[in-house]
Amino acid sequence: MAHPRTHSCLLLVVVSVCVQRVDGVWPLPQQLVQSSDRDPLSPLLFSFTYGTDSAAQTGCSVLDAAFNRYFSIIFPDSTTASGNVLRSMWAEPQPFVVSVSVKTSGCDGYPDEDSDESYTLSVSEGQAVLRSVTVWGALRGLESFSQLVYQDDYGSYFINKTEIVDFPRFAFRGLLLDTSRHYLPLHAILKTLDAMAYSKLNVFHWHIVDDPSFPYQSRTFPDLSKKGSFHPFTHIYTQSDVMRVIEHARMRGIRVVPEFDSPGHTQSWGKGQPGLLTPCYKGGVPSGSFGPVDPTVDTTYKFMESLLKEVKFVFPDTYVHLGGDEVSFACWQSNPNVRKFMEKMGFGKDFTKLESFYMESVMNMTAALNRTSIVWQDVFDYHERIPQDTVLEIWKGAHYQAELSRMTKAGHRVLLSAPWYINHISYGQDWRNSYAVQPQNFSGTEEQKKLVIGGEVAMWGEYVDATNLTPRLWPRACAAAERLWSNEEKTLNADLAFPRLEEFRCELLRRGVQAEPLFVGHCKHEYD
Ligand code: CP6
Repeated sequence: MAHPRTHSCLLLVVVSVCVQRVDGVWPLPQQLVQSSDRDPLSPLLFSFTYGTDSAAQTGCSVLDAAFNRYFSIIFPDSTTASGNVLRSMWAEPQPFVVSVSVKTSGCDGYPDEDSDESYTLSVSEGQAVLRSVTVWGALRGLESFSQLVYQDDYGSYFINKTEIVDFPRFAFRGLLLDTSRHYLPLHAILKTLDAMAYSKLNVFHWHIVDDPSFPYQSRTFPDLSKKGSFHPFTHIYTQSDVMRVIEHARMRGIRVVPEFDSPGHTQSWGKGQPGLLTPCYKGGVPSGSFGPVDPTVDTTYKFMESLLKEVKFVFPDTYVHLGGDEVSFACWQSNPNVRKFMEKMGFGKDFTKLESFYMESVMNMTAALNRTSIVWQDVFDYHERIPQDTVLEIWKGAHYQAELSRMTKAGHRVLLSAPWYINHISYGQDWRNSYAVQPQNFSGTEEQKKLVIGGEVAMWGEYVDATNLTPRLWPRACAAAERLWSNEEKTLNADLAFPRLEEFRCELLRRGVQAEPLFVGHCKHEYD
């Protein structure tokens, strides 16, 4: 399996096998027809161009940059001319042009939930024609094209005749990174965005702050990172860092959805924003420790409103993740002011009502800012009023099918993350578990199934920093990426996917992503 692209069949009896051993594309396109006819390629005679009928032309930021990126990905050695002359003697390459045509321009915008990512790709002699509705679809097509190119044992480049019709099964294909438990340097985030694009993942869920640290440098509340980060200069994301992440993502058709998780998971917020958190009591007096955000005072809501206004200004995506998970009620319960407030509001002893009251208020603020909220499943489990357009995210492992049923029955759009908590590791090929997940296998109507808008791979940061992020993520996240992109019927068998995933993992290595091995074997490029 180490050389899946080798076409040197020595015996006629294996010819049928060779013909089937066409080049892998990960995630698998919706329709892919390949022939064993192949065309040699040479970096010297290769070019990307805009089709004459394309709405985007030279000057389109997204595609100009993508042409350059994919040229370097396909021909990594092209900067050193050595070898090309010799190789061309073997392969006699002809000019090859990839013509890209998009229906609508929009090179300066951001991808969103309605972005059309479909494309068609036709590779024939001397040319490839890539057509899409949007530049985001063209990016997906360029990625597939780059995965079709391969080198033989002498280093010559080839591409087989291929016809692809492709589009995503789910619009929301996310990856969560947690930059609070450990600070991830900018380069680690940018590199992860690169690898996301290789797998056609399209949403970076940035769990940017949490209990341990607040690395986001707020324009409105600079004390939050000054006092709440691990280090006020080196372990923060400045406004310019955040802009770089958003632009790097945009160039790859990736949305950036920030999470400002409250009222729980906010210990670090308290350091730079005195009065925000609930003082906990012990024996009738403040104990000196703090609990969740204090939902009983006006100043809390004023603060959240300013913070969310800033978030809207800084992050262009129409979605904001508001968290709402794992709120511990012990501190609220200990505080006499909170208890008085509960009484006044008629909540009795039910603290879930208090959390719901708080969440409803921040969800309404978000709606007033014209943004769509995502919240963790806890908020739904407390069954209070949730604005209908709020997206619910399932993270608890047990009974997620039943949860999908209930949430979609209530008419909510849902994201599935529970089976893709790949911060968990174990011995063996656990990608097969991720691959086996069927997000629409739950009891419900067709209408309910349509409310599953996608899912997310989660890489929580308690045991992960820049030293182990990449091999823990890749290629394990690829299993979910294929589940979320590809046709269900054509990707039922993990054993059939295995050689293609092995090949894709080798391709990740070739592209400089230190993806871990799936099993015994070797790659051509592993020592690069
Ligand atoms: N942090 C926050 C976390 C987790 C959640 N929220 C979490 C819980 C269980 C596991 C992994 C992560 N670390 N803010 C739950 C959404 Cl296994």
